[in-house]
Amino acid sequence: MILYGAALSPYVARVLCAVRRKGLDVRQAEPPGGNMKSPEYLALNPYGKIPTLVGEDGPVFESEVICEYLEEKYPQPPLLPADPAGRARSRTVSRAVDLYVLPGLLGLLGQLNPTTRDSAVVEEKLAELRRGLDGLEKLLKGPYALGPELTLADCALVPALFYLDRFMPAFGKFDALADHPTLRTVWTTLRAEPMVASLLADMAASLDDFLRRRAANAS
Ligand SMILES: N[C@@H](CCC(=O)N[C@@H](CS)C(=O)NCC(=O)O)C(=O)O
Repeated sequence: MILYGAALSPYVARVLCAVRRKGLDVRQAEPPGGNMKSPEYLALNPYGKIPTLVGEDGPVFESEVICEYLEEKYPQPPLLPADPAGRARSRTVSRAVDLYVLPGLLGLLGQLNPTTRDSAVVEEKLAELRRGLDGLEKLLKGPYALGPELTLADCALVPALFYLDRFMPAFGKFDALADHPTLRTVWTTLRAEPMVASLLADMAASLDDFLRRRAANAS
């Protein structure tokens, strides 16, 4: 299978978490045609976004859909709880990350530079993020998101917590999870997991490269 997209994207990273946990043979690649809006890539994913997974069943896109597809096609090791309530809880965490956490966090990407930032945007995004994190705090159990096993909920959380860790110091928040003890426990558990640690290292390398290139283009 081929996964189009780089680990810089939290949506790609979520899929990589599931792929690596399941030990699947997936090759990562840049979108064909050189970018996400090329005719070749739009033929695979009409929305022109990453990730897209292409295998024997054709293209599958939308990160959470890809994760669920992999879970159904390659059920071992399971990444969803066995019971319907647990599965619902995992999906709720993934959706909460998508709807209430990532938009705030990604909105801060363009505000990292204090000399060019718009303080109204920063305040709005930080408030949005805070509401998202408050909700997650109530949903999570620890030590992993839903208890003793890593699930797709954790795969959704890993990239969000990575970006939280990287971005918040730029806004004077050096302990972004100070008021979220369960989230902090989950983050500590995830970072200690070798597969996750290696994914986080890939994300860091990808983000550093992106920020370097952005700074070089700006100067
Ligand atoms: N809901 C999508 C979101 C994917 C997404 O927004 N990916 C970003 C990269 S982080 C992208 O492709 N942006 C390009 C664009 O929107 O044109 C998913 O879960 O896969």
